[in-house]
Order: sequence, then structure tokens, then C-alpha cells
Amino acid sequence: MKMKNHPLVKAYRKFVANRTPHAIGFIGQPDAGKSSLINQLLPKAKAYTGVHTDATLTAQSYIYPEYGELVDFPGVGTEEITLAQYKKIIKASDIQQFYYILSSKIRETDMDLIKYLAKEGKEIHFVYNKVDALIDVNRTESSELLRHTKNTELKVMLRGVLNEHQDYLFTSALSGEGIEGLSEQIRQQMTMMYDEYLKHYQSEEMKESYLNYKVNAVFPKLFTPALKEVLSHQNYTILERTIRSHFRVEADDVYDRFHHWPSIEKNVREIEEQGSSLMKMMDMTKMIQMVRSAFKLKSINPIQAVFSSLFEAGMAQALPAVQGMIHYTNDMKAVAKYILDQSTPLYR
Ligand SMILES: Nc1nc2c(ncn2[C@@H]2O[C@H](COP(=O)(O)OP(=O)(O)OP(=O)(O)O)[C@@H](O)[C@H]2O)c(=O)[nH]1
Ligand SMILES: [Mg+2]
Repeated sequence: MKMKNHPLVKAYRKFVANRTPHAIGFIGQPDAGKSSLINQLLPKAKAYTGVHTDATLTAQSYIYPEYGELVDFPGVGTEEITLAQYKKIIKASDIQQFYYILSSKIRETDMDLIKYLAKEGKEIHFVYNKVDALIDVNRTESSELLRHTKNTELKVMLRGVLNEHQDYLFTSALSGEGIEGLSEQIRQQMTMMYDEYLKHYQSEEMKESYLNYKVNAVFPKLFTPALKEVLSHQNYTILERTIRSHFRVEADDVYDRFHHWPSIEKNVREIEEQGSSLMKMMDMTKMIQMVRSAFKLKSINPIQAVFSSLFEAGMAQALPAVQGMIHYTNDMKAVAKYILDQSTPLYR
């Protein structure tokens, strides 16, 4: 079985990753070196840096080697982006963990944004970059004392904003100072996110929620205006192909497990042989409820339209076929589940 790069598995990985924290944001003062730091951490990233301020104007994602991504945000407090717009970008990104990068005094706009991040429950780490330039021109104060002064400023400004006190991580994208420590801290954060992804990947709830989402999404592909036509010609292979390609499964995927490959025609025959088909005895309201729950639909409107047209066309006898189709859909869901159970969560 080729489970590793199976399209269903790939789609499921993406589904799980989208529901698991997988990004770290680099945010902070304009020109502080956010993009330069990302370039240092991910040599392949080539984040756009500039001698002019405001080099980065929209949030940009860069792939982190094993899992996740680093997201480069624009500078905070520039003319290009208002604070309100900035908050929207943060909200839309859904990122939980941030590095706030500074290279000079904490300004009022910084405080506004930091308070916003704190209020939204985001995790924030503070980085003081360009530490190579943090020197006393008179050479009277030691580098240690200057850093201590910066940490004191941070402490005073954040009092009452963040629960826990924290010191700066001092870095220089120019000299490389502090990059290793930052890199290691990020690696640990990413590892924790990846662990969570693995747990989610294996969980029955996540699989069920993905497969239900798939079931839900196949409905409009089956219940089309052409359905009448297809059913009256008993052209079930078209429907089977639609369902299989929707779930991205083929008999080859699971030949060693499912010896009797399902077919709608077989299902229909069985239902008709049972004589008193459940379907035939059902009125339209019950039918609609059944199809609704089989396809996990929230609204009955889409089904109502299709069924009214089936009944109007005197197609009530085609209802076993509808039931056969539902069975087949559930069979393919089971095949898809089997593939996911066998698959590896390996992300990259
Ligand atoms: N001396 C020194 N210069 C740096 C350092 N990091 C970045 N720079 C320079 O600072 C300038 C701005 O760097 P960027 O990485 O573009 O800064 P940014 O925070 O991404 O800027 P925006 O996206 O415009 O907000 C560039 O000229 C960098 O070469 C550093 O650690 N030390
Ligand atoms: Mg930038």
C-alpha cells in the first residue's frame, strides 16, 4: 500500500495541521530586524529585508524544516498600517505564539500592541535585536549594564500587563550573537506543536471530524439536477466514481483488507430483495431526515429540493438506489478510515 503520499493522507495532514498550532509570529518595531532574524534562523527563507524602513508590508510565512512556519509581520506603528488593521492581521493569522522584536526604546504603539496580544491570551517573548549597536558612545557603561537597563525598562513597562516577568533575549542578526539561543527556543516550541499535531493526527475524534466533513461535502456532488437521469438509467458507476474520487480512495489502496469491494448495484439488489424496503415505506419527511443525518447536513433545504423533484418525476421507485448510494458512501468512508489508520503522520 502506498500510504505515505496517498492524496487522502496528504489532505488529512493539512486538515489536522490547520487545527493545530503550527506558527510562530515575528512582530515588533519597524526596522528592528524581524526579517533579518528569520533569515538567520532559516537560511533558505530569504525574507525581504531593507535599508529603508517598512520593508515588510504584509505577513509572510516561511516554512520551518520539520513542521510549522515562522511568520514575518510588518513593523508596528508605521504610516502604512493602522493599529486597527494590524490587530485584524493578527486575529486572522490565528497565531498563538509571538516574538516581539525591538531595537530601541519601547514606544506607545508597542505598548498598545503588546496589551492587545496579552488581552488575546497570546504567548509573547521579547527580543532585543541589534545588540551589536547597543554601545555607549562614551564607553563609560559596560554592555552588561546597558542590557540590565533595557531589562529594567521592559520590566517597568510590562508591569501589570503580563503576569510573568521576563527578560530580553539579546540578539544580533549582524554578528550572530544570541541566534543560537533563539533558534533552540524556537526549536523546542515547534517540537511541542508537532507533538500536539501527532496527538491530534492519531485521535479518533479528529479522524471522525475529517471524515464527517468529507461525507458532508460529497452531498452536493451526488444530489445534482442530473441525479434523476442517472438513477433512471441505473448508471451507478458514475456515482461510484464520484464518491471514490471524492474520498480519494481506490480498490487498490485496500485490496488486502476489503475482499468484497462494495458496489451500489449490489446494495440496491440487496435492498430490493429484502422486499419490504424500508425506503418504500417511508414518507418524504422521514426520507429527508434519513438522508440529512446520513450526509451530516445541517439544513434540510438542499435535500428537500432534490427529493421533491424526484417524487414529481415519479421516481419514488428509485429510492432504493438512493439508499444504496448512502451505503456506498459509508463504505468509502470506512475505506478512507482504514487508510488513515494505516498512515503515517510524518509531516515533511
Ligand atoms: N547593526 C545591525 N543591523 C541589523 C541587525 N538586524 C538587522 N539589521 C539591519 O536593519 C535593517 C532592517 O532589517 P529588517 O530585517 O528589514 O528589519 P524588519 O524589522 O524586518 O523591518 P520591517 O519589515 O520594515 O519592519 C537592515 O538594514 C538590516 O541589515 C542587527 O542585528 N544589527
Ligand atoms: Mg521585515
